Amino acid sequence: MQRPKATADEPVDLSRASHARMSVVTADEQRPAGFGGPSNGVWCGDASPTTVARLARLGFDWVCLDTQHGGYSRTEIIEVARTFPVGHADLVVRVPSCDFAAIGAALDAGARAVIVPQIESAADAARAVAASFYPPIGTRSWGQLGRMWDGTTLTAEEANSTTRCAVMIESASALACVEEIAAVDGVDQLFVGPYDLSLSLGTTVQALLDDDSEGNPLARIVETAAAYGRVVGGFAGTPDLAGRFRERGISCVALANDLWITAEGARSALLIGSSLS
Ligand code: 3PY
Ligand code: MG
Repeated sequence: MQRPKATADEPVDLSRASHARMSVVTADEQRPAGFGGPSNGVWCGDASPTTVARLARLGFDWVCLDTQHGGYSRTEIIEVARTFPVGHADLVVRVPSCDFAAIGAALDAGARAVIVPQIESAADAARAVAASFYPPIGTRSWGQLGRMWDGTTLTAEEANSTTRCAVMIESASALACVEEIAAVDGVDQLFVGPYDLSLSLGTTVQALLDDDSEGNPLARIVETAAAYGRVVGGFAGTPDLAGRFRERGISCVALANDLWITAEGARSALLIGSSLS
């Protein structure tokens, strides 16, 4: 089965999706780009379901719940999905590992995309794809939860054509076989984890971003993504770092995280407060 694909430069076309969340978006409304080509996401590790829903309404293209390093249980993923606003950002889940059950649980709850960490090989990427898509593409198990809250159940074909599977490139071994990972059918996006990648390469995030030597790691990932028609994304966490990512050709970025947003909001309020008479 051929799935419509997002390419590196082309935002995901939400109009083709029959997902209930998208069906209420009218042509006149400003549509967020979604989790695809050039887009600004927000990464949540701690925000409550109501705060996640507020962030989703504030103009981000996608909201990622981090269930690898963040504090979300399966029940909280379901609560976030149940209260996620219709027609705004895409809900994305970074799963804890390349695990069939965790990937299925995130998608069953209603995530549009999964970000799968610690992908080390083409075989890992194939496992991530298999868990993300129903047959004939993969082996995802049937059991969507939307009906629990009067949401829509997608047909297998609808789900397969609207779900996105991003695999994280965040180790020296993943980098060494990034071409084979990108070649796996069903991989939509190579998503850079700059912290683990720089730890694994024995460098720093800044040095990784500054490296413009021949065949440098970020260029290799970006060029590989382009060669295979995959989107390339990455975790920045702050707008400053996001700017550096964009300069390097990484288009689908986590622009900020919930902790940074809270800290910056507090800092600005206190700065203004300290100048009041
Ligand atoms: C990394 O930078 O390694 C990440 O996984 C970002 O959360
Ligand atoms: Mg990581």
